[in-house]
Amino acid sequence: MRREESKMSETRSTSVYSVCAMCTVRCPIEVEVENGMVKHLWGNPHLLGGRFLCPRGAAGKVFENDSERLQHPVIRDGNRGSGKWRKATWDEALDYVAEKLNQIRKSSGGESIVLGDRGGPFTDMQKAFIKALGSPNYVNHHGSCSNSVHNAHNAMAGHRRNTVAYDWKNCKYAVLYGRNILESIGTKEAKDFIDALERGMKFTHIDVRWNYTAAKANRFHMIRPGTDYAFNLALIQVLMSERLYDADFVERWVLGMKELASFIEPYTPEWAEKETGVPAKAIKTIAHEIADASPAVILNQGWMTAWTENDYYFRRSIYILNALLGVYEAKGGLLFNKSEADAGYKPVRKLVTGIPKVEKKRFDGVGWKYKHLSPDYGLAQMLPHAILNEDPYPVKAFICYRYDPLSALPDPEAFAEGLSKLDLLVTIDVNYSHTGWVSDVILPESTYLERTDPVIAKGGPKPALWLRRQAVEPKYDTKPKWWIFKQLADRLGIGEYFPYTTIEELIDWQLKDTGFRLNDFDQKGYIELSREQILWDRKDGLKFKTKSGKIELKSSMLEDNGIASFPVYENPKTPPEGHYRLVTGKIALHTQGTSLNNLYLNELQSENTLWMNTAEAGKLGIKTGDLVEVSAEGVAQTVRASVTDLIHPEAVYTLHGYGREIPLQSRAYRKGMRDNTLMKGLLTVAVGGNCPVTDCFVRVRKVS
Ligand SMILES: Nc1nc2c(c(=O)[nH]1)N[C@H]1C(S)=C(S)[C@@H](COP(=O)(O)OP(=O)(O)OC[C@H]3O[C@@H](n4cnc5c(=O)[nH]c(N)nc54)[C@H](O)[C@@H]3O)O[C@H]1N2
Ligand SMILES: Nc1nc2c(c(=O)[nH]1)N[C@H]1C(S)=C(S)[C@@H](COP(=O)(O)OP(=O)(O)OC[C@H]3O[C@@H](n4cnc5c(=O)[nH]c(N)nc54)[C@H](O)[C@@H]3O)O[C@H]1N2
Ligand code: SF4
Ligand SMILES: [Mo]
Repeated sequence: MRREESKMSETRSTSVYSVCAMCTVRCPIEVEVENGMVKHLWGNPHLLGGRFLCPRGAAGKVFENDSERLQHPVIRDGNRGSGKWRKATWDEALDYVAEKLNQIRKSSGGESIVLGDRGGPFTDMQKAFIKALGSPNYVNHHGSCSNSVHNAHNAMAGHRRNTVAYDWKNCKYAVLYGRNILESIGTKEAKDFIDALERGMKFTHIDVRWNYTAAKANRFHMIRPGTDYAFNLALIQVLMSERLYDADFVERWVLGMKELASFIEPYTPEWAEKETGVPAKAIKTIAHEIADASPAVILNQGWMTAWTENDYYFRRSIYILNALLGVYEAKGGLLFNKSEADAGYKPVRKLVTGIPKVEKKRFDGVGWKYKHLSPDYGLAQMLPHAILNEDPYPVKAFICYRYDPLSALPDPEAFAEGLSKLDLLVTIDVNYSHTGWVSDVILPESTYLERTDPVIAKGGPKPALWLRRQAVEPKYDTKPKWWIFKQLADRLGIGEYFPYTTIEELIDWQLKDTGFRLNDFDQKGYIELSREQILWDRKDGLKFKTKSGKIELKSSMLEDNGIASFPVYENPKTPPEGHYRLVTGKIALHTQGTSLNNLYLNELQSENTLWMNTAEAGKLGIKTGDLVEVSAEGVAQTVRASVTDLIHPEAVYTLHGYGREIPLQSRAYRKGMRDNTLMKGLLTVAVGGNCPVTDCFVRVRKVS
């Protein structure tokens, strides 16, 4: 923490290093505080190499002062979802929750309680809390974000998507598939990417529509929605048939080449052209370009990967390409994230490790029905099924921390029907969320600028410890997470697993074995564990956490569970006559639906529109600016049309998260269309554990 006092103006200025929470990229920040108020938010230059932030990060300042955020605990005072709330004291609200949880635990067992979370590095406390209650049921948002890519990499290489980092700085050539890296932002990554382009990196962008990332691409192909897998199969086919792969790397680290060779034979570029609409000649050229640039190549695995049924195999095909090109731990390729131990330190202690293992099986089938899927993410989309059918057992309570499944998952109507049968629904949030709105109790957390969170270990080629640190006093009657969970734990008789009374005590406990202390964060806001990148030896030091210790193209995890590593390609569903595939995404100005009510950001973009291909719109007599109705299975939304050549004719596109239905968020209330309401019947489990979010086919008609 830097302290400066300016005598001239008699203002008190402070600067605090912390971590942004306006989205879950969690950039390192510097908070400029004047007279106890946030004056400005900057990037932490020690980590970002500059003071830049994205627009949402900068708009954290008005969120702090927003009178439409949660201000005190509330207990439902009418039917669920009626919007009738009674203001409660913290004691009242916590007692209410603890009493209900105790009753439920006694009558139905700990496993009848599910905790839903956002996921990411700040999850130890939530995982500890649910485990200490005797429940295996931790789920996070990945069912409609990255489940398919995490689980695909895990089965093939024993790693998740985010246990490897991208070495953009040294990359020579990249392929991005619907990864809108310049709009769906992580500030550091977007900057590194732009720097790489300035340095001469080339890239191919594949998307079903144009976007700002496409604008910078050396090659852009507007692919038929859902057929990226076919495109990749053809790339693999060329690499294999022309032996363009890295034979040394493959020989040392890759198993299953024989099976791949016989599987891939029919998937020629000419075949893929018919499937994808990308010319065979272009596919061959791209195959040669990636081979020539390898291993300084990144075939980006994607981030929000919950598109279709075949996502899992598509994401696998990206990892197959990366393996064939030998990019792992190569300069300009994919670098493994390293831990505290890799840098020679003892790890930061975790609450969850001290709690006895829970032997019960999970409500969502992960670990017993779906053995190839990870319990670290789970299947939140299975919650309504479990509640309504008591399958595999009764689920009675849902604790929802920093997660809004009614905004994030398809078919909120079906999800809410499940939630309505719960004995207890608690939301811990900083805003009114759609899930909060139908809850029994909402516990308001202090904002990221008003609280200190437990220390996190930030893996990377240069591992470090990070701290989100309080910069200002809470403006309203809100509390930090560490306090809320501790209070609940004490009331539930599991307080022993939360060995602290203050956040400083908790951080001391966390850091005990590392040799560091809280004030080691003062100088730069983080603790560097290694000055240089730690790189493993590509010959003998790579750590693939599979049974064989190698990359398994033919995956033992899949085969052991009766799942094919190389199933025959299936054509994705084509929209029925008169229908379009509804595709969604993000812009640089907003975080999902969460920031739509932010005073600044709302002013910049308060509504979404429906992108529609010019020829298709012409058939329906639709012009830009017309009000159109978008409908599916009895649900309809209205929105303005944006007619453009820059989208594939099979698709229509809109920004995710709009059309919020929370009256107390007056700026965002019912502005634009709410995309997920149209995604009827998609609370399902595709083979990668994702919902097939874009397997949603809608009709469009002009209203006025
Ligand atoms: N149709 C469609 N669906 C999608 C997507 C899409 O593009 N289209 N995108 C998907 C993706 S990529 C994701 S990651 C998910 C995201 O889905 P979610 O994880 O549900 O979304 P978030 O916007 O991160 O916010 C979740 C909640 O966290 C709250 N929150 C924010 N900060 C804090 C905090 O400091 N403390 C607490 N307690 N709460 C906080 C917010 O107010 C919000 O209610 O949605 C997915 N769903
Ligand atoms: N500004 C901003 N930045 C964010 C976030 C945010 O909410 N706002 N959220 C963060 C989170 S949680 C995530 S997961 C990432 C998401 O980062 P991205 O994965 O880049 O996210 P989306 O914006 O969902 O991008 C979806 C893109 O995929 C395209 N697409 C859809 N279907 C297909 C298909 O079949 N084939 C191809 N090739 N393309 C297709 C869409 O047209 C769209 O351009 O962004 C992170 N950064
Ligand atoms: S990308 Fe923007 S909103 Fe997200 S953490 Fe970074 S600065 Fe904050
Ligand atoms: Mo995401």
